[in-house]
Amino acid sequence: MVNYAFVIAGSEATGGAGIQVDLKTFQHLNVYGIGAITCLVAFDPKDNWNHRFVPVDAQVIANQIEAATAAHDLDVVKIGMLGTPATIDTVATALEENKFKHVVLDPVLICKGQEPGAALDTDTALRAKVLPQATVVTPNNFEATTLSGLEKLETVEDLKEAARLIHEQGPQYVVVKGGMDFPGENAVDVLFDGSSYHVFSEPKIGEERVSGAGCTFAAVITAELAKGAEVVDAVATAKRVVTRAVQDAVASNAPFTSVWLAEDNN
Ligand code: PXL
Repeated sequence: MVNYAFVIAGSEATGGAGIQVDLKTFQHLNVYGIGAITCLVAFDPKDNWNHRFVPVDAQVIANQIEAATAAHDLDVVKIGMLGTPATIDTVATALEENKFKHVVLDPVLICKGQEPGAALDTDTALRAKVLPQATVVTPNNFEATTLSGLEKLETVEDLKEAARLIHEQGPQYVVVKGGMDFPGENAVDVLFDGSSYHVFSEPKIGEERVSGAGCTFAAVITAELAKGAEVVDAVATAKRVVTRAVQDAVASNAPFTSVWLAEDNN
């Protein structure tokens, strides 16, 4: 039997993040990947690798979703970078129309190099229209701070409180990722399902963020849900696979490393 997973996300042309990483992850986990592109990110190597961002026209995004969902019976979708309020409107409408069994939302507010201010209108639209439709949402430390309204996340209790406050906004499961900004030796994530908390903790690897870790984390959850896993098991698999993928990160001429899914990482 073939399992299918859909992703609606941005392209990041170096291959280190975005839909390229999502589709690689689906294939790695033996899931047939299908993707619709929301925006094109091309870092500028002549300008300190700053972001060059171009949104895809809303109608073109709707057309891609129409083609993908007409061709395949899809019940699991991952939402990655949307980037503009117009894109958020289009994707929110598509989610209402398609009634997916699972919507895994990686609430990408800004990516490295973008101005935090640019995220405010996107943040508001995402919170109002997409967050309540998510079955699983996977905010990183910055995104969880923004979405919860808490000042900072520095203890496991803070991660739990952020997860609870985000859960109140509609998603069924919230995974708050402490990440590199979380104090201490460990990369700690907290899953809240509306009644209980699960804490996942692994030693931090290196000092630098690795590109694609967040995308891979949500993509593993999506692929595992496509294969019929329970959410808590899908998150445990994601933690394990991403930890190893960060250990195996590959360098490039860009000033960051990117996750790599080795053949025996599963
Ligand atoms: O890692 C967040 C992210 C997601 N999607 C796209 C990106 C980035 C960060 O660069 O470019 C398309």
